Amino acid sequence: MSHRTRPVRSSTGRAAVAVASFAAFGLLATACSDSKSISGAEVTQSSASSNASTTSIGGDSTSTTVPTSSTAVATSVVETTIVETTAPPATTVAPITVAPTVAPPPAACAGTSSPSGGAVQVTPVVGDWNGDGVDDAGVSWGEPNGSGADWFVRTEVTGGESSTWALGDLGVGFAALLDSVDVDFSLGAPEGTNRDELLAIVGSNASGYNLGVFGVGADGCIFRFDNGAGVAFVVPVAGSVSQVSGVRCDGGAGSQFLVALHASTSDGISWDTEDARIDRIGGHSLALGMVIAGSLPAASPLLDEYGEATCGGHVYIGIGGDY
Ligand SMILES: [Ca+2]
Ligand SMILES: [Ca+2]
Repeated sequence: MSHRTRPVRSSTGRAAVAVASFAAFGLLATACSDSKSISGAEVTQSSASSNASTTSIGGDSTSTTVPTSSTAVATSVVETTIVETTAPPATTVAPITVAPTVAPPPAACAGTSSPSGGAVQVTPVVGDWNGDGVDDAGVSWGEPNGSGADWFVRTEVTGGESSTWALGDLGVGFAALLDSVDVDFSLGAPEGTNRDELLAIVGSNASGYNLGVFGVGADGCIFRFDNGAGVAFVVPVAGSVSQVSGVRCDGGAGSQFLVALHASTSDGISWDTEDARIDRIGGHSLALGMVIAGSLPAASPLLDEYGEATCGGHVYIGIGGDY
């Protein structure tokens, strides 16, 4: 704590004070009527009074009042002490404890079921679902439900997540993994982004099969490709008298993809063909892209492929195939 004292103002009226009488001073002091206060220093100025004298001449007495200009300045300097404001004592505030933010554990994959002891048509495949160069496992199967079966596709990433996609009861149809494929392989793609996908039968009927494509996302969980409009992407492999549909793998050293095939005839002699490249149009979507149209005579052996599912010379569905 410190103190500060204001300097004393000097009075300009000291000489006048010297000539003022004590009586006048007392009078003036009481007659003071004009006062000013300046910055805490109280300065009082008093003025205007008179000295009275009496002159006696020849018995006559004349009283003359001689005005006296006297200014008495009484300066009262009040020592002003400024006390520094003292900060209020610190208030003790109980510390607020904030619980550290803990990142929630990664969401577990939605489905995790695996084949039970009573599972049917258990079909395993191998592929690299997460693109790390290490083989991972895949399996499809059915669980008898009394009237039929509920069907599942499961991926098991080595050292990672295992997850299951439920297809439900497929009626007269069934589900079966065909193989690992690659719908979007690109040479030179960032490491870990070239991942294998899974091609599977996801339904069947009297005219053939419906194939679905599955993949494993960055979260390690299985997903089924849709058509970009929220509907599951399906490639039919089927045939009738006038039209056939199939799918095959295609691509060179720098790319791999699937091609949807379709051929139809109006006369049974000449067939119009369409090869439609299947493009990955989003994270979980596939769609038919560029179409190459052609024509084949009914006797051409090339026409057989349009009603099959093949990849690299292996026939999954078709003449001499697995199904
Ligand atoms: Ca892997
Ligand atoms: Ca891929």
